[in-house]
Amino acid sequence: MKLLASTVSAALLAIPVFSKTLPITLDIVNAQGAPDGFSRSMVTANGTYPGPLITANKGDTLVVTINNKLDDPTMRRSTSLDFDGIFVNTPDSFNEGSSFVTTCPVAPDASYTYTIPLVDGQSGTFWYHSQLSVQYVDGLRGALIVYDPEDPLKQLYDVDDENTIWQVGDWWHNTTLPLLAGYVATGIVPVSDSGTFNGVGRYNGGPEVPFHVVNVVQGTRYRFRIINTSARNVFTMSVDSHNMTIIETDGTPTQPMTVNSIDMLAGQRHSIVVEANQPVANYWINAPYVGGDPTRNLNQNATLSRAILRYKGAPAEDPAAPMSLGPAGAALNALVEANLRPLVAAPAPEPDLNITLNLVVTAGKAQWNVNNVSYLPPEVPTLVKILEGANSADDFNVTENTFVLPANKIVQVIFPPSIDDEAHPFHLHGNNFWLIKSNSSEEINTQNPIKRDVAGVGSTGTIMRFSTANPGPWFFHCHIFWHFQAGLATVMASGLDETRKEVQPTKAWDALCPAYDALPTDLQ
Ligand SMILES: [Cu+2]
Repeated sequence: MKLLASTVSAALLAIPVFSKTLPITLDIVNAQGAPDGFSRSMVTANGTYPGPLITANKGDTLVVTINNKLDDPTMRRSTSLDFDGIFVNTPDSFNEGSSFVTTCPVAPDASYTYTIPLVDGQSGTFWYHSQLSVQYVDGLRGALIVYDPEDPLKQLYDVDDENTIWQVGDWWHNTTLPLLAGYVATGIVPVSDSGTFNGVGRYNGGPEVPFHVVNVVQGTRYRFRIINTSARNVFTMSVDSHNMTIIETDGTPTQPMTVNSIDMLAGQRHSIVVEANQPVANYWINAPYVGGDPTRNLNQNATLSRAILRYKGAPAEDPAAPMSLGPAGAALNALVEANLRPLVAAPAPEPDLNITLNLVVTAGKAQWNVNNVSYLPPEVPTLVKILEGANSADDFNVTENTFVLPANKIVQVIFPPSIDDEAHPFHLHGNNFWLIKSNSSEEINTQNPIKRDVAGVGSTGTIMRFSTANPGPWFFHCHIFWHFQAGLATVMASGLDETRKEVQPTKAWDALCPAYDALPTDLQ
């Protein structure tokens, strides 16, 4: 088998790789579902949670058409899709899906096609989700994998396919409009009822929904691609009796690093290699989570968040081992984010300018502030204002928290230490950043920092650098979407003149804002 596999891949490599256009249609529909055994109405792509897997090869062009058929009034009726972590060149920025930054949402009974060429040879593990308010909490999330037929780390694994993707996420029984109203009334972020692993989970007192099963063959090495699709929770990933060798972080190939426990914040991704080198049996894949005070939601039981690694030949039953939260004490060999190194070492360029961002919550309120400003989506999207001639920060509302930056510079963002108990996973759209200082360490690393697109901001401080060689209004926000919705967001708007020159939107895009603005509030 192995000989055959390597022969086939060698043959494939000999054939020139042509980039393709990949038409994908997603019907955005309300569907009844019970991922953790509790039946509720969801917002879905094609009726499933998670949504359909999207795969591409590097250099392909995604052509994703959404047909908005949402009709449940307990959730948002309009929608918009963001392709999280995908580099988007300036000319394509209008198709980037960020409501009120680069586009208006798509109205009910309307369709829209996002055309996004995959650029810069980017490959790796990504995902898509609604980027309208907290709508993705209702289920509109799915994996997007970009394969590299010439992956430099290919020799480290045998299998990397649709069965080796692990999507973990927080899950709520209520729909988002009432949850959001509760958050606004109390200032307390909703605590999830459960966690899901590839769309299934359990909660206290709920039915014993069968755990997701990952089938493996002894002696084989698997590339598992882990995506934390949460809107809040941090998941801690481990596999009983197995190590995990990290080879990718948010689309960046890494120097292989072997650990046995990985904390993943909302929006973060890793590829790991797991070798099925243990006796034929069933093993727990542990995926406990944290996110807020669990005593606020008695349904929550993080120990029930897990899946089963089943060797071929093992019986179809639960592992004999007790359900644990994963390695602890002396056995723990956890990922330290600051230790991640890119496969290709490169120093971060020196910064041309510095921005300091202070994150502060308004006590007792559902309101977060960046440098004393709580972000509010404008009525006219940032990109529309730029195309209409906006030239400086004064041309945007104060509450847009928009930083106007020159093109072709290196911007250093400094987050001083904050006093919150939860780290905020800050996410940059359309680009990634050099992580100069991780929240996990006091170390400053300008020599070979990891590049990623989501990193935690918390008690020790975080420093990032990004390039503005790819101008545009790029959303930069907390990926705890409750915080995002409460104002924890900024826009890094670089190269306004260049953006005007390069962006030539379609008539279909031009029509989105008038259509959305004409909707009654309950259809927005
Ligand atoms: Cu946050």
